[in-house]
Amino acid sequence: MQRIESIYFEPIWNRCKVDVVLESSIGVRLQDLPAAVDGELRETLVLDVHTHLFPPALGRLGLWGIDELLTYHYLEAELFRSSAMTPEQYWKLSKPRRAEAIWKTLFIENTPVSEATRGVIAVLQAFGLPVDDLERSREYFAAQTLDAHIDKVFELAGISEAVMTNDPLDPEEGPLWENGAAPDPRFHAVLRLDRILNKWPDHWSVLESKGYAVDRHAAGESVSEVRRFLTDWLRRMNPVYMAVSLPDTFAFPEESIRGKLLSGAVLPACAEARIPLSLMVGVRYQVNPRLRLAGDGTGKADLRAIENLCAGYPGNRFMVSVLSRENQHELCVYARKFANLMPFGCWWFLNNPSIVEEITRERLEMLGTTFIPQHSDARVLEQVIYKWRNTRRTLVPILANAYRILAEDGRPVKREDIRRDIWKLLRSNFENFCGFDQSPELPARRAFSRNAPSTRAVPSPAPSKVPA
Ligand code: FIX
Ligand code: ZN
Repeated sequence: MQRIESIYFEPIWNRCKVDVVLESSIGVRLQDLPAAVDGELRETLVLDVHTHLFPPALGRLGLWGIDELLTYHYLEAELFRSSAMTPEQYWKLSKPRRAEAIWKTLFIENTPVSEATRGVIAVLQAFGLPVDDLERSREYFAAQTLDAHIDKVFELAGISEAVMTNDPLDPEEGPLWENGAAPDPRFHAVLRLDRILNKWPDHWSVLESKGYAVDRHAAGESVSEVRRFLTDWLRRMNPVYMAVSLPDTFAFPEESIRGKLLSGAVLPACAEARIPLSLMVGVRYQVNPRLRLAGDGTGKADLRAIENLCAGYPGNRFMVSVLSRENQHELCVYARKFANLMPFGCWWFLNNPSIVEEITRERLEMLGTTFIPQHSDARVLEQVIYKWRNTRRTLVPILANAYRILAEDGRPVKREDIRRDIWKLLRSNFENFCGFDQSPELPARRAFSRNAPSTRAVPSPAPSKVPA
């Protein structure tokens, strides 16, 4: 028998609204929705779909510790706005001196209210370190052993795995894979193609030196040889997807080496391996080269290139992140047209609460829960702590509000609904889109958590002065 559990009246535009909660459906009460969403977000471990982190087996590639946190390129860009130091003077300094310059300028002489500076504070607080003592932090990180430290960081961040960015043509990274770097279940590989697709004239000779019959103009057998190169690296890396970042001028189809290699080598290789291609579109590379890694900007792209890819290659899947705020709505429209398109993340200059909120609400309204709301893009291990804390904090009111208006419109929302949705957003949309374990030709990939939501072990964060 159904029983009315609660009735209350709320005046809205001079009318009475009755919220009826039936025992059989046990919808979460409207006032409890934020806490329910917050609880489920805390208890669901994230699969971080795009980072620049590495396991210990990849040696010095993996960055961690306070000096790396302070010299993150987001903070380097901020340094030059508040200091008289020129980039040229900065680059002459050793890493510890650079870290000290940033600490003094952005954390002592200024209040660290920007997203990137606040992140360092949140990391220090997560480890129980004083937020005003650089030397104490240095001592703490110097005393950690990396392997156990990674476990601790992942636990504090509430993530189970990080997806890497692995460039076979990186002179430091490539040989580590060729020598058989040991797999680490916490990290998944991604075959990154920027050097091949965007900088062919500088890199074709590396392929040639490894026995692939390619030439400067990508003529002759070059395309089929790149395909062979990709197949070899698919076997070696077992990547969960292939990826490339692209300029705002990206076009497809295109009479260019990139267009030729994409259509003739990359797309067939992805289709055969049944893995997506991730396209990160909208970078204006090196608008200020003096800033090095911090010198890139953003530009609005023509997303017809994405339309042409999704329509022209229905057997391929595309994860797409666009860097310009102006492209976000179009991306959602395309995702409504093409099921082989998965929008993901609020990338780089978009990863600020105000913009994340706008983009995520738009995606929820247009796509339901069929997108991947965020990736961390962490370059320094401990950044996952603040980036995922911020993402969870931003998601609480967005999801709670979506559930509130749904309940007001007549569909009570149960705790199980919330759990399932968050599971999809933070994990299984990605797992399913990547088709884990569906590729018989490739070495068995570790089966990700495909079962019903059960990975529920995020520790409650240390009491925070900032309300969640
Ligand atoms: O191309 C990318 O993967 C970008 O995310 C980075 O290269 C960029 O420098 C970055 O760190 C953005 O967050
Ligand atoms: Zn990245």
